[in-house]
Amino acid sequence: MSLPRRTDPEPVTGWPADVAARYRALGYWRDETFGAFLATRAARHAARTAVVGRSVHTGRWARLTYAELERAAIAVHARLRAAGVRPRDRVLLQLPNCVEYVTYLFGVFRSGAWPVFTLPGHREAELTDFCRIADAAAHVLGGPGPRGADPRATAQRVAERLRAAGHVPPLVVDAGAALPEPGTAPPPADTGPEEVAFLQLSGGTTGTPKLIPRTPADYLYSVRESARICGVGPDTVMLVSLPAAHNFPMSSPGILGVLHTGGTVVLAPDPSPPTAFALIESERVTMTSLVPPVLQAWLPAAGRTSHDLGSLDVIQVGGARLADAVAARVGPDLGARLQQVFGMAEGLVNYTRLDDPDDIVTGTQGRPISPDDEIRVVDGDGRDVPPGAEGLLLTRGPYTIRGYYRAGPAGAASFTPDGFYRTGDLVRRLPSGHLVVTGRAKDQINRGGDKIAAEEVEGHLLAHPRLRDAAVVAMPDRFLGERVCAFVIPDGPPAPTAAELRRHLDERGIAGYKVPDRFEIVTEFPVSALGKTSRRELRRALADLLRSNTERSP
Ligand code: OOB
Repeated sequence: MSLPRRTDPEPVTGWPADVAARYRALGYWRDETFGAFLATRAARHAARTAVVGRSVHTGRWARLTYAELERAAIAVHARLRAAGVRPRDRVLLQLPNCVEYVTYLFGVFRSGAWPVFTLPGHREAELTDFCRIADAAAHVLGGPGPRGADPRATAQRVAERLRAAGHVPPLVVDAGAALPEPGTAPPPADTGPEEVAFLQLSGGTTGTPKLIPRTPADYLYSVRESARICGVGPDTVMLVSLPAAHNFPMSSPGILGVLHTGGTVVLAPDPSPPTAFALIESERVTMTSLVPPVLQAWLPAAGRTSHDLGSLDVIQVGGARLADAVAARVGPDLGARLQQVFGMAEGLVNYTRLDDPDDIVTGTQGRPISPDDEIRVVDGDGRDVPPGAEGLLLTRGPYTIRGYYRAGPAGAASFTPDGFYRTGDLVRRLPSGHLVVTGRAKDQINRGGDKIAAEEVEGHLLAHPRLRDAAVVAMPDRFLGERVCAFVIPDGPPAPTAAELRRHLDERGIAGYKVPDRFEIVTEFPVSALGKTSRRELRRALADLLRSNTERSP
């Protein structure tokens, strides 16, 4: 089988040469590539258990040693090569948490192609965008998707959409199929340490998703330091129950940090207490990474479970703001140490340190990994605010990107002219350097760690023939932190019902977590001084509405 030739990747805005030279001289950036990363660990820890998880090939639980993981990655590389995948081709990686996630990740790396880290919940709307932006050569899928969705049927719809728009669809690679024994192992074809090696996904704020180009040099620096800061070593057994593709369980220190040190990664199909607690007991799990709503489900369940959670030493929580009061319950209720993690797929990651005092661990979101992470807290005009005051967080450093992949002017607007990434987060910085996340000034909804760009959902709503306008805002929620609320203006009566709008979004093929939890039909939107729809006023109107609903309910 031969693949149609793909375009070469487009150049990305990288670090200025003098800055790169400095990061190299400081030893942050090294020569290691992802192909070499696994080969070295397989040589060093051959017989140790690298990965435990369900297999989408056998349907059973599997345990792979480092040597077996390396052999499987070579077989994946051989398979991709035979299918015509070449170095620097882009390959969508869309798998549930299963052992194949890791074998295909390293197989793609070894082939020199760039994995594109899609989530299992992404459907044809997102996948078509990723394929178009990245000009994807292949799409690795397998297992059932969320709510029993068939990823092959989704891939079919992606292919139809791409063909209709004049694009060549990617080759579908089913990770559930048996891997051929490679006759002779193809030599590793991975690219240079400072070349882009994969595309991570941005939470996004715009109508189209943004792809984040990362290099082995920058990413592995953050992985090594994360492993050190978090005390990860050969005895670490990490439970990964968030989607593996996410930057947090992938690299903070995550799957890569554990494999870096010779530890064991246990992949859970879901983060529910029954699944996770059984695995903690059976695998003697020492560490895990959670988003706040999952922690909130674990806390009461821990008191009722008959499973022994005694091996659990560190629970990392991040991806969304953890309430201080919930943070304080981790030690007493779960018998483990809490570590807060405030990070972003674009780069910067902050950790509370394991020896930080309790008030810092429960009341802050940590401090940066690197002494060379530059932090600025600024006002709306870009001027530094006084120490300790709230402001917008800007950052640049040895593992924070300087530009998105093929994102045009909308992408460039996320960076200052001197290369700081505008996180869109509101923070306060303590004299110790720890950051407290106080809010957000970007049009994004953080639904329990899942990021939703308001503009993207609005675009899909506006495609409804009977809507004149749509505005999507965050709605406070006790459990998820935030949910999605859509205000819509119908194009005359009768207004479409919420059920109709949900069906419309389902037909557009967007991920389930982006579908608004609530619809409000209105006749007009409040406008800002500049005449633009004011999401801030809408959030305020929604808060009033929710308050009066609660007051009215018995
Ligand atoms: C992580 O990465 P992303 O790219 O999904 O989302 C980044 C955004 C941040 O800009 C911030 O708005 C929010 O998620 N966030 C938090 C947070 N951690 C992330 N907001 C408040 N408190 C926290 N602890 O979410 C991510 C990447 C690497 C490690 C951890 C999380």
